[in-house]
Amino acid sequence: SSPGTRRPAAAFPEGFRWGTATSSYQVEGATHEAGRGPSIWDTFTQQPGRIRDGSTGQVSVDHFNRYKEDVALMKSMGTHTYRFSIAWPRVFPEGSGPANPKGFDFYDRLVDALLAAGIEPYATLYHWDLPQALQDRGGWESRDTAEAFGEYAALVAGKLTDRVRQIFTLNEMQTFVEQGHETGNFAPGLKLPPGRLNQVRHHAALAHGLAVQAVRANGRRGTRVGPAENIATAIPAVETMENIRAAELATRELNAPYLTVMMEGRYTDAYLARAGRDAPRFTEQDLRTISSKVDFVGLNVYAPTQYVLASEAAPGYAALPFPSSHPHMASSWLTLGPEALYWAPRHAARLWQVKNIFITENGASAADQPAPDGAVYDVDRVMYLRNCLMHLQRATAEGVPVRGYFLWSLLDNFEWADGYATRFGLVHVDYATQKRTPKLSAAFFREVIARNAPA
Ligand code: PNW
Repeated sequence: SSPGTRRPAAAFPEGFRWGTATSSYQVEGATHEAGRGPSIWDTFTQQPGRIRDGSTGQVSVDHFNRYKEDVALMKSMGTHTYRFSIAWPRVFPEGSGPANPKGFDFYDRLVDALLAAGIEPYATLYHWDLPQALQDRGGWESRDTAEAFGEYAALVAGKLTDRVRQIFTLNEMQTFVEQGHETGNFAPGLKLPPGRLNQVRHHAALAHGLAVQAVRANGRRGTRVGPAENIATAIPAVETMENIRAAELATRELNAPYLTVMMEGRYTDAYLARAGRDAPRFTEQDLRTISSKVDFVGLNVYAPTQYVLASEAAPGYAALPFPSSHPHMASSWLTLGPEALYWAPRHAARLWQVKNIFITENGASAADQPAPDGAVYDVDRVMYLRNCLMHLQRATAEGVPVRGYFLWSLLDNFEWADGYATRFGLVHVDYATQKRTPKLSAAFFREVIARNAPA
């Protein structure tokens, strides 16, 4: 046959699972319907100056009412899976205490629609919409919030695991801890000093462990559970054995209070030394809870955290500064480094012997200007995705156990502090009319799935 016409050599393993991802506050809207209580994002978006375009998630893309159309969009792309999150304040309007009898109605309908379309649901328990009532009682600074999360996880497991067999605990602890409690850019908008910040980190990790245990105790047998964490990824600037080892060490330290403590059951010596008097207060039992055995690890991977070289001096690696000309996507934090999709799962597999990895998020903000014909030719997003997928394929070809990939996001949606000004969707949403229009990247993704290769 002529060059380039044969089956792609660079295919993903058979059975690789392709899907898209969203989160409750970013897509649902309907924030006052069916007994939902307020979340910290309802409060935060009401405060002047917090959101770039002054918007809120009150209506967003109305996924709460338009989920059937959205499931049909997934089906038209050929996706196998859908990752969504459950809004804690729909289930517990007051954070704890009496559950809302209508709290699961929407998720029941959504899950049934997904299953009818042959799409497997993956549910995230916490994607940042903490019940405001819990914030009023101290939020993540309080250990009670971690305990309440365990109770909420138990109820979700009891209600949904007859149909939802895969559960992610918390989405991106690192982001909600640091953006919400250190820089103040995200809800609840706090700027805590280091000691209190480390205690927030510890409670988030503890909440993860309590939720793993609650899902095991209350979920149907065979339910699988794990985190969905944005692993900070160090990349060997030049691929030598020494630099690879340096990048692994750097990755372990970068994630010390997040994935590393979840996987190893201890805080690294360097983390505790760095924290000094500001180290979190914890018990040995806490560490055992935090490191409860998981069935898989979800990694959200968008951008490289740092490029490193090996170094003779302790700690054995040196981070290089990002050159000022380093390119990025529409969001300035979204620096291009598609090789992160290779190194992040490889590091996780080698550092912690993880046997099942999902990429729980990858995607890009792009210009997304509709053309005169109304279509969105997001060649920039396609370029980003194609490169990421080529590096992810390399990981699977070398035996790194990546089982599936969720693209962020199905639809344009409420992009946190950027409001609706930044778009991440495969499907364009006209916010005035709620009209959905698949972009060029949706056609690209359909082709990737059909070929099971980075098309
Ligand atoms: C993730 N950063 O957030 C979240 O899980 C999604 O809800 C969000 O919409 C998506 O990525 C796109 O932003 C991140 O600054 C936010 O490095 C910020 C960063 C990373 C991830």
